[in-house]
Amino acid sequence: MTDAAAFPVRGVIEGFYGKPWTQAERLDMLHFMAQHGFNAYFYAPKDDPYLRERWQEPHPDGQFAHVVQLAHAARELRLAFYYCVSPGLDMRYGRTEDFERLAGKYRRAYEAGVRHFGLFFDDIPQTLLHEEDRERYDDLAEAHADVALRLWRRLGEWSDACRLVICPTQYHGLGNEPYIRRLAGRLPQEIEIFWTGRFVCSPYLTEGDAAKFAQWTGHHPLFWDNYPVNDLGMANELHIGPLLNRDPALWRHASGYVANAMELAESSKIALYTTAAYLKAPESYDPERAWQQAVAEVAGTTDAPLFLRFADNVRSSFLNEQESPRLMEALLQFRFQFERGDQRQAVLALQAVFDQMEETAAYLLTRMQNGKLAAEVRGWVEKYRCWAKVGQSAAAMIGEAIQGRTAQAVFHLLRLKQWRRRAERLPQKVCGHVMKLFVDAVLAKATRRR
Ligand code: LOG
Repeated sequence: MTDAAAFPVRGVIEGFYGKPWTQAERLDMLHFMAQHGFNAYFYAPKDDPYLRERWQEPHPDGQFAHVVQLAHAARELRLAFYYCVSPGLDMRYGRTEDFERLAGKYRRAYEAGVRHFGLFFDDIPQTLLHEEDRERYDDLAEAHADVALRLWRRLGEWSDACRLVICPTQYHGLGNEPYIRRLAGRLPQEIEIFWTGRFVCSPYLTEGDAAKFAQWTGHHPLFWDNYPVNDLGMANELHIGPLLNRDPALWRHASGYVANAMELAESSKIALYTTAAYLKAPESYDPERAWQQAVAEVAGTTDAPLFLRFADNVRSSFLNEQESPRLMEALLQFRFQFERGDQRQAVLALQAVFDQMEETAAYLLTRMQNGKLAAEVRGWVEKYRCWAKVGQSAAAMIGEAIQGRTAQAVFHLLRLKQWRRRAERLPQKVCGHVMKLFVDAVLAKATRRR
């Protein structure tokens, strides 16, 4: 097995809640994907009303022209373009009329050249909604299997080339839960099934779990990885860290791997670059190395060192609990030196840390080469700058205090509190709890002294 063939499907899904990508962002992303070895794009923004809330209505012509343009661009780039419809909010699964509406939806895409389709049942009620369906089916799984099979047959009548991917209502767990077993058990292996792992956002994906899923459901999972997506409750996190904790042997039991991206298209490329590196050579994937290369490509080599310095403080996510590792190390060093060594020296070193942080933020706010990336990450960089100011004030305050200059120390204390209030008002997650803990410790000491 060559590395390149490890995961047959290597995809990106536009599958987040929030403002869908613009057409320009999508076309740009398709090029990025082709350059990095992805082979499938899934068109499934949750907030395209014609895919979900108003699935029964056709896309207005102008919007549909965009879909067609994407499908053509994807074909030229040798990417599979998946057109994904989510009818589960109100579909009467057993009704011919509803099924024909759904099939009509796919037919229009088929006629425009699309051959890859998604039928999504994620994030809908867990039970059958309509009396007529409750009479007709034993449960939701049976209804979903029925619709999927009828659609599969219909697609087969159109062309042998048609592919179908299902997103089940229960798309995470172990794979031995009743719904997924009942659904998967009724579907032929050619119909692929999305699976996000043990959780919606799975901190790790293992070969063992994939093997068990395959055993229980009779299908190799098509992993839908909810990274780097940062929608809903994760919106304050900027997911620009490398992909982590995906088993090097995951491909042995997976039919593919698809990354759900962020609404922030340009920033998504950083994590997606690392994802591409993992998919190309899962056994030798080195997250740190891939990450450095990713930032060099997306931010540009000139800005990469400064961008990485900042990015080190927004790495925490469900994949990674370690917050601001370098800053944390510097603060621990400071405490050690301050308590056991030369206090003045310790304060100077601390000042240098926060001065550098402030200069980095100022640069990123005004001079980044990649303007789109700069605009997307701006809120997080502003927060980073606030924390730098907090740190500078803290260092200045300690410096004055150890020299007995109380009035000056109080002046810096007031500045510190001002900047901290500003930082706390910004919702973006930057530095995790590291700065907060540092400031609390400094303030506790300062109050005791006075
Ligand atoms: C949605 C997805 C969303 C993601 C992260 C799946 C299969 N569906 O909980 O559209 O972006 O979580 O919030 C989801 O993951 N549901």
